[in-house]
Amino acid sequence: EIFHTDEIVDAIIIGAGFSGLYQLYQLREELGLKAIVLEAGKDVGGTWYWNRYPGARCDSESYAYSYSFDPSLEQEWSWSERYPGAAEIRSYLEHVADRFDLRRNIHFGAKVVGASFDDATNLWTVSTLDGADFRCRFLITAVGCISSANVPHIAGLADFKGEWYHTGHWPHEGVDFSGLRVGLIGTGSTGIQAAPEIAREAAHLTVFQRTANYSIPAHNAPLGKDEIRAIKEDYPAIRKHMRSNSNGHPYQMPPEGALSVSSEERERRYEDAWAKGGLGFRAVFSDLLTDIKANTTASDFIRGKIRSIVKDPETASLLTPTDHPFASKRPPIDTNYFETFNRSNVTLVDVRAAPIQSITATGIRTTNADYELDAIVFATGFDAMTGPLLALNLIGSGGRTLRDDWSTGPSTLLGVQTPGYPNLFTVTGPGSPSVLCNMPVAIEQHTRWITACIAYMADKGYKRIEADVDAAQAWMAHVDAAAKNTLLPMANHSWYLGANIPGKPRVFMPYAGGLSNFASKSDDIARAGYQGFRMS
Ligand code: NA7
Repeated sequence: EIFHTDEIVDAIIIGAGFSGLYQLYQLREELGLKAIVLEAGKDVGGTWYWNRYPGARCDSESYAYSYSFDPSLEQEWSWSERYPGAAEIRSYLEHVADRFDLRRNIHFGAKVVGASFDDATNLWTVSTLDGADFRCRFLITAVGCISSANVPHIAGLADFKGEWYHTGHWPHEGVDFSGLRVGLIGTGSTGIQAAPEIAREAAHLTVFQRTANYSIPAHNAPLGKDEIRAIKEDYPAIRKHMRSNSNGHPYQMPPEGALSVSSEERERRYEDAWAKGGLGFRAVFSDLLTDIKANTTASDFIRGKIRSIVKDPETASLLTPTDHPFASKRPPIDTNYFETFNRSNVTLVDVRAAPIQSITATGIRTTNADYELDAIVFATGFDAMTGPLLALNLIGSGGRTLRDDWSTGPSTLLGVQTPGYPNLFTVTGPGSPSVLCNMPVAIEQHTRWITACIAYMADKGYKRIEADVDAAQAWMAHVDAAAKNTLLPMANHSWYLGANIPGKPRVFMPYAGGLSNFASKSDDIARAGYQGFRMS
C-alpha cells in the first residue's frame, strides 16, 4: 500500500544494494520513518545484481565484505570462499532483505529517470521510467559509484554481426562462449577477472590491452570450518580494526617504510605477501602509496613476477606496466591472469601502439590489423562516481540542474550533500572515501551519518538542510590536497580522475585522506551542529 503515487513519504532511497538496504533498515527501524526504495533491477543486489560476467567476484575478503550492524546476522551467515563470488553476494543481500523484511518497502523495476526539488514545499518529486511520480521529504541516492557502464564510442559497433556485451550489464542467463572467437577490450579489475574464465571456454580469446596493469594473485580458496569459527569469534575486534584504519580492510600494516629494511628483508616480505595474495599486498609497507621510491620496490617486484610467469618474452614485456606506479590505479587481484597468456588459444594485442580504429561486421580493426571475432566483451569500466548521479537528471533549488552545476567537476560536502540540492543525500558521493575502501565499511559510516543527521533535524524541527557553497568548496580543496599527498594522481588516466571518459572534467573524486580520518571529520562536523550545512 506504500506505493501510492499521491502519498508523501519521509524518504525515498534510490537503489537496493548494500547502501540502500541498510539505509532503509535504519530509517524504518531506528527512526520509524516511512521510507521506500526505488530499484531499477528486479531484485536486490545493486552492483552485484548487474555484474554477472564470468569471474565476477569481490576483491575484499568475504568476511569483511558484509554488514557489521547486527551481531546475529554476522554469526548466522557463513561465506564459502575467501573472496565472495557475485552470486554469493547476491544471496547474502537477498538473505538480509528477507531477514529484516525489507522487500515490503522496495519497489523493483522502478528506474528513476528524474527528480526535482520544490522550494515552496521542501519536497522532492521522483519520476520513474514507467511514468510514476513519488514525493518525499528526503531523497537519498544509493546508486553506487561504479554502476554507469562505459561503452566507448567506436565507429562501426552497430555493424558488428556477432554479439557484444558490457561486463556491467551481463545477461542474466549467462553467455556460452564455447567454440567462439572472443575479443575482450580492457584490462582493469574486470577484464583481469574475466579473461581466464573466457579463455577456458572460448575457441580463442584476443585481449585488447591499452594499459598494462599490476595484478596480485588472489589465492581464492574455500573457507574452512575452523577459519569461519575463528573469524566469528573475533568479529568485534576485526570490525573495530576495519573501522579504525584508512581503507576498511582487515589487513595489518606494519609501521615500517619499504626502504627502512634491508633489500633481503623487503624481498622476503613481498614474497610472503605474494604467496598470501590479495589486496593486503598494498599494506606490506606503510609508504607504498605515498613515497615513489618505496613504491618502486613493490612495482619492480611485481614486474619481475610477470616476467617469470609469462613464457613468451614479448608478451611478458607488453603485460608489464611501466606508465604508473603500483596501486595508483585500483589494483586488481587475479586468478591465473598472467598464466592465461601462456595458453595457445590466447593472444594479446597492444592497442596503445596500434589503437582500435573501428569495429567491422566481422571483428575489430586496429590501425595495423583486422581481428576476426564472433563476440566482443567490453570490460571498459564505468563513468565512475558522478555518472550514476548525473543519470538521475536531478533538478535542485530554483530549477538548477546537477549536470550544469557539475559541468566543471563535482562539488560536495563530505560526499554527502551538494549545495543547491536541499534534503538530498548522496551515499558514496564524489568527495567520499568509499571507492578507495572496502565498500560496506564506508557505506555503514555514510548511512549512519545520514540517519543521525535526519534524526537531529526531526529533533530540532528543521525541514530543510543544504550544504554551504563555501564549505563544499573547502571540502573539495581538501579532497584535492589529500590526493596530492599520495601517489594516486600519478595514474593520470584513471577513473579516480575521470580521465577514462572523454570530455569528463579532471577532478580527483574520491577522498584519499583515509576512512577513519573521514569518519572523525564527519563526526566533528555533526557534533558542531552540522557545521557547513544550513538547516532551517
Ligand atoms: P577500469 O578499471 O576502468 O578498466 C577499464 C579498462 O578498459 C582499462 O584497461 C582501460 O584502459 C580499458 N579501456 C577503456 N576504454 C577503452 C578503449 N576505448 N579502448 C581500449 N581500452 C579501453 O574498469 P573495470 O570494470 O575493470 O573496474 C572498475 C572497478 O570495479 C575497479 O576499479 C574495482 O573497484 C571494481 P586504460 O587503462 O584506460 O588505458
